[in-house]
Amino acid sequence: MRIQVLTIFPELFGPFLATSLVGRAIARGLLAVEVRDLRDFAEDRHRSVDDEPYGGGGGMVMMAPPWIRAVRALMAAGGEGDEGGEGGGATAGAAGSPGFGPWRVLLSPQGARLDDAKVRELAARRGLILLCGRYEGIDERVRQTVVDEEVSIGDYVLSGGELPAMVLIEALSRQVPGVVGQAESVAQDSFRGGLLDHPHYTRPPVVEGLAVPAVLLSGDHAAIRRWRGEEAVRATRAKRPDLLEGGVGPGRVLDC
Ligand code: 4GX
Repeated sequence: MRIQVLTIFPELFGPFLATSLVGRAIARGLLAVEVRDLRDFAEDRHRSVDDEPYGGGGGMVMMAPPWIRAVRALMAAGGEGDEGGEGGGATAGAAGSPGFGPWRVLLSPQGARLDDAKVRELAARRGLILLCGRYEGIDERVRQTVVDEEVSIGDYVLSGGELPAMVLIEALSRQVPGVVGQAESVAQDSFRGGLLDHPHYTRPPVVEGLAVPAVLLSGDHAAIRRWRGEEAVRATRAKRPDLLEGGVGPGRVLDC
């Protein structure tokens, strides 16, 4: 999977992309992430990307032309990230024509909330362009011309789309085949549907007077499996009863 990021703070991504699972996925060629400075697509010698809002009011608004130029340039340099558009209606056509090229996602509090289903859906695409805005917002015509979808990571206000983009990249990377190891992905995809994870323990056996549940030391693997299933349901009922509403069917444990 190929992900291109547009931001005025590319330096925020350095250590994130070099570390842990994401870093390893990139080093192994399973994931390609390219971070581009939006200012490289500005039209003046000051490399301006923001201006005062029409109609007045406080704050600054990101101008449309740098975004439009940037996204079109990344689409033209598409290569491997190109794919058909929504519904797979791929037709021969120049990069930049509608429905062709990487899927373009604007991180914003006005987007649909990111969840496991959305992560899987986006992970199925070959190429993504992530647009990270700053300031009070972005000229509406950016949405109208070069954005396929808006995604939010939650109902709170951040100062920019960079952290949401990193959240999305980390979640996406876990869905790329080969990134998460066999043992972990078995735990992640077990048949206890849509439940929170069971509690975990490691050495030492007693911490602050709290002992590890005896069943985990019993060596009885069927009993351990049963206990973990019961604890997953218990944790879900206590912390996230909304997840139980659809009933417990085949699906996935939410690994948290
Ligand atoms: N989940 N923000 C983006 C600037 C902005 C505003 C409008 C585009 C359109 C956020 C979130 C979030 C703050 C990131 C405003 N860019 N993004 N930024 N929550 O709060 O995704």
